[in-house]
Amino acid sequence: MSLLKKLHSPEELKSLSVKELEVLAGEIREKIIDTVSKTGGHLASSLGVVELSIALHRVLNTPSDKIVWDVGHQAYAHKLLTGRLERFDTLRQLGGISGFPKRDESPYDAFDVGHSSTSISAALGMAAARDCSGGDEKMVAVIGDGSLTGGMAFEALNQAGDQNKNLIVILNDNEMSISPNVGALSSLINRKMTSELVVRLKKEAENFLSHVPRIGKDLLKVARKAEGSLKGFFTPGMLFEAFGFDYVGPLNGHRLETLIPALENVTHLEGPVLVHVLTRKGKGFEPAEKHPSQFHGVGPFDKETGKVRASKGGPSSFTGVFGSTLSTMAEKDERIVAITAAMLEGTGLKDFSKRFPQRFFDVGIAEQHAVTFAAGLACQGMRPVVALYSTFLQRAYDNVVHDVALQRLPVTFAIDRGGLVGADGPTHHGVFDYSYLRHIPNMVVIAPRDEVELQRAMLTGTLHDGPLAYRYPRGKSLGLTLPDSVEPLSIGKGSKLRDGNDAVIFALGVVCHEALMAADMLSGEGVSVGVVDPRFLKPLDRELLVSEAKRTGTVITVEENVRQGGFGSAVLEMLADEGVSARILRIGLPDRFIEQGTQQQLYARYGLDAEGVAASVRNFLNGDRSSASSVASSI
Ligand SMILES: Cc1ncc(C[n+]2csc(CCOP(=O)(O)OP(=O)(O)O)c2C)c(N)n1
Repeated sequence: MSLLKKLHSPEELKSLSVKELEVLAGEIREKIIDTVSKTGGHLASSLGVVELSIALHRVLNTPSDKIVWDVGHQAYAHKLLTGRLERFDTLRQLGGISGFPKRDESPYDAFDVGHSSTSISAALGMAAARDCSGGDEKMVAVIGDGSLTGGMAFEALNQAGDQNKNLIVILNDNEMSISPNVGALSSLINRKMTSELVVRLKKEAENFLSHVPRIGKDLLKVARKAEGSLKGFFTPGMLFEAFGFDYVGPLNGHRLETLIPALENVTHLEGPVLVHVLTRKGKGFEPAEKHPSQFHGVGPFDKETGKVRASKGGPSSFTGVFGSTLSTMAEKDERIVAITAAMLEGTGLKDFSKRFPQRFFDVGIAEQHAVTFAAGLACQGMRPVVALYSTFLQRAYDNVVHDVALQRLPVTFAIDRGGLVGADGPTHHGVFDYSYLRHIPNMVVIAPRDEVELQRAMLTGTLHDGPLAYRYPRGKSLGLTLPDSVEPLSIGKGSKLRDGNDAVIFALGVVCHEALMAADMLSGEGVSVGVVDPRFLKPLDRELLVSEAKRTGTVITVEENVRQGGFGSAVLEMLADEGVSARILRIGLPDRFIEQGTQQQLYARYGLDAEGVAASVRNFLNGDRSSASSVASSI
């Protein structure tokens, strides 16, 4: 029987030899590769920390000692070591185990996570709680070099150094975020750059000193004497020591023989300690080592060849249409600049970054900064397009309010992954953006129903003299032929797509097509339902929506957002303000976090596909008001 199968708890790691632990690491890698080749998932990050996960569980006493994984996408080995081997095949599937740590799933998962740069704050909070109650548990944050580019990590380091609490931060340095890591900091902590940087700085300093009149040569002598300390000065340790941390490392993150005793020693140190561990992303699976970005988050693949099983052809994704359209627009408008927060590929900006390197900015995992940086660009006459996933824009809410909208700056927000995203689950669904954008003064918010409308929204954004957001989903577009020339939208104007007398559906975004199909189904049953694409969440097309509501007296709103404060709420408020009394049903997501599953499974489960919309409308017209919410509450 394999060692992995025999392992019942991480406690048992303590009795295994280093040789046996190495064998176990191989088995874990095999299991991860085999499973992820079928389920898809965050392969490269997890493969990189197999030994680190073993070493941590060997040295610590989990679950009373806490390991807080940053982002949590690298925790597959941790899951396998902590009793989830049996269920591992259900990874990221409906009803299965999560791709991220989840407190509900296991006592070994210390903190729910999915967004980056939170681990040091959370572990420090745990350390503070321990000290309040007089415990002695070890609190360990494991953070990647990419996640360390998020400002929150530094807010936490700043407090941790000051509080001098016993806290271990492991910096898992693989030189990669999803793409190669960016920023001055990454050069500082990066091992190769460190020595190059020292040599360059030294040369520059010598050159400068030798040219200082009269005393330059003497200064140079002094500087040469100080050379030894210069090397120590420009190391990663310097940064963390300045925050009040002890610095240990860099350590080879794949050599259990040295990693285990080093970590063992660290657990005896007092105060905050940063352990710098060097790992290789994708370790042990050649295709992932060679193409770590591609295998960061990957769909099912052939584990023999590493070939990703591409979904069979079909239209480009909304993301793809966004990326290519932005490049075309940028050719004509030199004011357009694009900003991503460490999601170069994910937001479809690779082509743009190559064609317009001067006008492309990857700011690292720093959504707040991305938005305020864009505000600065807009102040100086540029037309910044900030491309972020809906779920990550949540981080930058105040920046949107205070730095962009308040000053009515022409920043465009390209909000990708709006709606249900699938297997990444509750941390990643983009289902709050209608609610968190709609109430911000000066904001214009569009949800295009297809890729042609997306292009129109994009052009509208750069022509509009104020903040504007457009939100589009994960996945394929509809495969429409894109026109040669793009027409901007007129702000606040919706479009009536289908006439009907018994009721009207207002469907915002791509769900419009489900509404149209639902109307078709209902018409087969002799029910006449109209469909309107409001296009704009803000400003609403009052004239059109009010007249349709008055005409039919029965309104159904459909949105891929939580029902609280979303599009349906906006329609309710507007009709109340206008004194229109109509029967209204709001179809949308319920007031709870939505689980993982494929997008199709979730649309069906929450009544957002054509059948679901038709069923809700049918029930509503038959007098059952609770139909939309009952879909959700019955689950
Ligand atoms: C706030 C936030 N923005 C963006 C992301 C998307 N994201 C997930 S992992 C990742 C890169 C993390 O890099 P690193 O911490 O170095 O971990 P590695 O995968 O290299 O092990 C990014 C950008 C996220 N999870 N959270």
